[in-house]
Amino acid sequence: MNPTPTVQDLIAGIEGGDRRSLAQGITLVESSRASDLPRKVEFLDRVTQAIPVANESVRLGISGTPGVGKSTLIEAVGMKLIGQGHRVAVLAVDPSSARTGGSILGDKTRMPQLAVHQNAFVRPSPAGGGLGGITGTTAAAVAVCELAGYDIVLVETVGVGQSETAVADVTDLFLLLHSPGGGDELQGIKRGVMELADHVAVTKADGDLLAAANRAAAELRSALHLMRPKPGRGMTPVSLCSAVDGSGLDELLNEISEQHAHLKSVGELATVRRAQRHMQFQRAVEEGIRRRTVDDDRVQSTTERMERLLDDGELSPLGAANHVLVASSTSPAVSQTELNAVTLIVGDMARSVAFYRSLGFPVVFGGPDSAFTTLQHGANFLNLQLKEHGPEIVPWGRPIFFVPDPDAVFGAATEAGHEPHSAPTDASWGERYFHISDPDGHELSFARRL
Ligand SMILES: Nc1nc2c(ncn2[C@@H]2O[C@H](COP(=O)(O)OP(=O)(O)OP(=O)(O)O)[C@@H](O)[C@H]2O)c(=O)[nH]1
Ligand SMILES: [Mg+2]
Repeated sequence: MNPTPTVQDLIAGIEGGDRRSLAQGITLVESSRASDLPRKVEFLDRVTQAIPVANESVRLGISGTPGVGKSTLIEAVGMKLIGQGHRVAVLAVDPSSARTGGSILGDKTRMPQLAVHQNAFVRPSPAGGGLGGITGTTAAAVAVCELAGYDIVLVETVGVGQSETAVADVTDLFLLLHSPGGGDELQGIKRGVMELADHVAVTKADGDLLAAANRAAAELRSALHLMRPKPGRGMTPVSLCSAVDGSGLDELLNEISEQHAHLKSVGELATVRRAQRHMQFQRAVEEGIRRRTVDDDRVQSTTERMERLLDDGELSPLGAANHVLVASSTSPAVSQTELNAVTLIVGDMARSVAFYRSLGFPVVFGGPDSAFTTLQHGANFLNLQLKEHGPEIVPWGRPIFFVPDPDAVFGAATEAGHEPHSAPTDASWGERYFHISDPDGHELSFARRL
């Protein structure tokens, strides 16, 4: 077994076109192991910093009932896109745990040319157990593919329910495939799924199925007429195509590319992606708080006690909930991080910002070109002020950053080539800590209460 690569090596490998690093990066973002979380977070932050916010990629979700022809269509249009000079990544999101390696292999055999093409990357993704569920994991996998230089990311999902919403939440456009069957089958599609679609394509419009495909398209058009288009978008187009004889594929690609260009030109693409980022953030926070609360012993025992008092008529539902919330806000997990705002005078803002970012502090205000910058670590704020800017503030004492995992910060620091004064140590006064100096010689401590 090869040793686990460092985050820096992983990023460099992915940017350099190494497929193994790309696969390892996606495996990392899919991991739901708590021990992988610090590494995963660091990796994803760096991926985010390495790709422009307004990148030029096209993210297309593709859904439809089992067997409608998703994989066959992706193989056909994927090869066309590669022919036009694009690099194509395919992520297959499968919400059911029942489907295993067998059908994943099946998917790859439905994409025989894409699966081995040097300008394509095909990857089945499990439902995602990490923070943020399918949505969070898939969004992260999309970003990793973009870092690897794939400018078209196709996200396939089988149409069985929640996964369509998750896929629509991480893509720019959503293509719904429909079989040549009409009537009952059309009734079977949930209205919600139809409303997600930016484009509907009737597949298998070839041979004996062509007449049925035309009828299905007509029925779909009249059904869609009764629905309101999404904001900033026109009526949902319905087209016909065949992955077998190739008809309608160029038209489908052209229309989707025009739809995407339109979204971009009216500013809707930026708006949608921004809303998606915020939603993923909110969900991860909510889920993290919920998990932390559920996992906390004190919260659990309080909850059980409150349930009894609820039954005894001692407390109102709101009153009982309030006790649980108070218990959770004083739980050890929450109180591990303490507020610590401190200002340091620095000689070179860009140098200091780079130093603190390499320790895992995101910039929340200012930046390398500013005279004043605020960085955050957990609940700790660090202000940096440029020396020649205004009166010098003499920093008092040494800032101590209480963090859940000082060893993770130590790992990030050494990996970035800095030299902490010592390895993390358990101190007799009840802390695990290490010291490090920043570029101006300010001594810092990172600590966790034991
Ligand atoms: N006639 C015809 N058959 C097609 C076409 N596209 C796919 N098929 C057939 O439909 C079947 C299912 O195709 P897939 O591409 O595996 O369908 P899928 O939607 O990816 O299926 P799942 O991944 O299992 O949900 C296969 O037998 C294909 O050969 C088409 O354009 N015309
Ligand atoms: Mg498939």
